[in-house]
Amino acid sequence: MNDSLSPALSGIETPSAAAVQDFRKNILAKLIYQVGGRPERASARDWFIATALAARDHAVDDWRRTNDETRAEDRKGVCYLSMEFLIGRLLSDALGNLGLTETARQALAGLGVDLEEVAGQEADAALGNGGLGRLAACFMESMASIGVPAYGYGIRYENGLFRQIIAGGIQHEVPEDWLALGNPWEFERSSLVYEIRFGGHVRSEVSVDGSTRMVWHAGEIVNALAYDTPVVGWRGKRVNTLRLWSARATDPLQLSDFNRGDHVGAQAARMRAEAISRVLYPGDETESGQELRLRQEYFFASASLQDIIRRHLSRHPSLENLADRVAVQLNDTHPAIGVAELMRLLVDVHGMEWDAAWAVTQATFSYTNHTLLPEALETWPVPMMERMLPRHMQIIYLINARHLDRARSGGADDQLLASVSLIDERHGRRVRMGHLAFVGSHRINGVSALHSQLMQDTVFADLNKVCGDRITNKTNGITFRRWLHRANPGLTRLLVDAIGPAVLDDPDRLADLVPLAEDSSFRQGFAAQRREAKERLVHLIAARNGLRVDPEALFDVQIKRIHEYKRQLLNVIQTVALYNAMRARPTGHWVPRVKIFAGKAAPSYHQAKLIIRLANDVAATINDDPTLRGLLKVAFLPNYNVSLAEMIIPAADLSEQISTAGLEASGTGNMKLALNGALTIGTLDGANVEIDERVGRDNIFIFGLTAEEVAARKRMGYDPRAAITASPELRGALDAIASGVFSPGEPDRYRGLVEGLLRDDRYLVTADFDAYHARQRDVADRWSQPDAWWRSAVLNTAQVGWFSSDRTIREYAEDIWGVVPR
Ligand code: T68
Repeated sequence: MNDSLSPALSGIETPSAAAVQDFRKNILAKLIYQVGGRPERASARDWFIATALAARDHAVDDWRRTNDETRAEDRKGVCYLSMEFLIGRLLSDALGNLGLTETARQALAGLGVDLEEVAGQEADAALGNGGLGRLAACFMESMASIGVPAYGYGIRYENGLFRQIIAGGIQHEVPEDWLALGNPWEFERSSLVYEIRFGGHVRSEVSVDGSTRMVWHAGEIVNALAYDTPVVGWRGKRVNTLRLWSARATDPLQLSDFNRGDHVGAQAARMRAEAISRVLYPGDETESGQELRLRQEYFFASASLQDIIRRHLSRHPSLENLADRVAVQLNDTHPAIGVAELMRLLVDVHGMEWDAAWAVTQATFSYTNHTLLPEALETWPVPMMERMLPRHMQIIYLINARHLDRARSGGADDQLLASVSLIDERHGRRVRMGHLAFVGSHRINGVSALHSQLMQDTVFADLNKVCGDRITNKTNGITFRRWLHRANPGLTRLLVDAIGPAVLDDPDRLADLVPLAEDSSFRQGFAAQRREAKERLVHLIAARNGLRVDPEALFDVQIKRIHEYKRQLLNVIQTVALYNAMRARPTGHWVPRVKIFAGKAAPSYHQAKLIIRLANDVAATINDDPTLRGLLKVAFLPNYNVSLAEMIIPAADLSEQISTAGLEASGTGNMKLALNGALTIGTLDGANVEIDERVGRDNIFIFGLTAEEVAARKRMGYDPRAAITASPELRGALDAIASGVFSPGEPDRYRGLVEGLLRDDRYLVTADFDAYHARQRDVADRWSQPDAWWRSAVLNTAQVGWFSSDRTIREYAEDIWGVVPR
């Protein structure tokens, strides 16, 4: 939290003296009257809260204005339902988008306080695991920036993603207490509370008019309480709302139990209720963990839909036109229970006919898929669903019956029916949440061209056939405000000086840099910016890892969640092969390289944790080996998060995007790194394919099997032994790892890992090794020709403007949501 990451904030603004003085006055007022502090004794943390509150005042003015306009014009809006929003810090984002960075800097400087130090106090809001959550945060910023009225709906987890500690090379997880010192951005809406029901039973009852209806008598009620955070768009154009739900027990205490002396038991119901918003992604190896996850999903889907309906009915007499006024995007299947919940609300609570309700539901929802990995496709056991959400289970059966009838009348045979059914009958009966989201949506999208194609060809092929062509592609994007302007102010200034300030508003202007790739003085300026960012990272590596690295070396970076399909193991094995080669020819001409890794493994993902340990063990041995003359260093930076990414990305020379082709849905780190001028070494996977198309094959290092070739190898039954026999370098690296070169105290530590690879190399690490190793030699060759390297680097930045999330959001707005940005 209060760590050494301090962003180099830079404003492009030149504020007036009066504006600076006003802001200073406001900061002082917040410090004295809200923090309750004194300027002469205030800590950096106190100044942070005061500055954030002062900035928030400006956001609130724009918030009210844009909300009033939207309501007056009755504009259609977007509700983005996501279990995760990986926001990171907000101060520099808010100041930057409000054009107040320089104002704040000067205001604080007049008080003897440093803005960078103040900004470094903010805790990362890590309410997400990785790409999916960060995408939601980029989308929220882009919607505000291009003028799409939007609410983000999610959960206000008390503990976000765990803090990763590496001790003895091993990952340990510690809870992250981001709210411990207060959150200056949020507003608690104590009057915005919805009841969320669980359990109980359903009875058909006869109403006064003689009709029968299904009535759900819940066994448990939990309250959902709203917390709102303003999301400020670029130049304060719009301010949207991130509305996060916190779970509250209806009764804080069973007073009778308490008075009987059972002081702990008296609070049990409350603990159970409030556990819902306690942690991000509770471990799901146990049944109770799975149950909590489903409770979370329903809790936030229900609260959000109740809120959407309440807001709609405050302006419209009926829900018939809901889909004309609001588009609800399901970020993966986590909110998919919302399909059944909206049907319940429309039919049971608001008395709509089934068919009309179904038409409204389908027209309202759309669904984004983020993975095709079979183990990641959500399904819930029918008995669990029946117990927790008995009415929803009935509704799902009704939806399924109609869906299967339609398919049958369209000529589907039993096999096709089994494949498109919402219930998977193969190993115990389970509800397929992807299928539920699919049938309940008018559009389903993948997140890169390749991924959307694979959706149509594989996992969703049958559904797409039965439901008519509903799959479309929306290639991911990133917000350039955070990932270029704020993360890399030095490079941003260089770009503005070279091609003008219009580039700040229009990423397509980056293309104006193309001719400058031939300009050696521009290339030098570009390289100089990289060098400054690397020097900052060198300090961080020294502070965090106690390791000295040379900023002249090639910084080779792989930063992302640790997962077998992402193949950090391939990178580690190649590192070992390089190490072996350097030791064999210690006086050879080697390009100095620093291999940088960062990323978290899921706490119960043992193989991923073993890979982290291996990376750390390899680092320890290599970093200590004097024969290398410091030419190779390996750093595993602990606790990867948004703020650390903002430090590493501007300093990266080489971006590792080496997943097994067909398995990475898109990637977004690949876009961030290319935008900042890193060259990519990667497979033709996810959005790498589209980066390759834009930057050109001369400016990217592509290697390895294609998705089609991967599928063909798997069909034939891949045997890794041939690849290993054919490659002495691979064999040497694997032998070293298996025999304990990097774990001398426990020589067998990685024997199982290597043997596993020989037995079943699911991610085709061995198949791609030689091609990868050869490409890494090409990388070194290019690095040895600085003109060629920096030409490619400039061309990367120049040619990836299309990956702005503003572009992605415009596509969603036009093709899926039917809203007009303005
Ligand atoms: C990622 N998915 C994709 N999932 O892996 C990545 N999953 O290729 C893509 O760029 C990104 O989504 C954005 O589209 C994830 O990040 C999760 O984090 C996740 C969390 C919980 C359950 C399942």
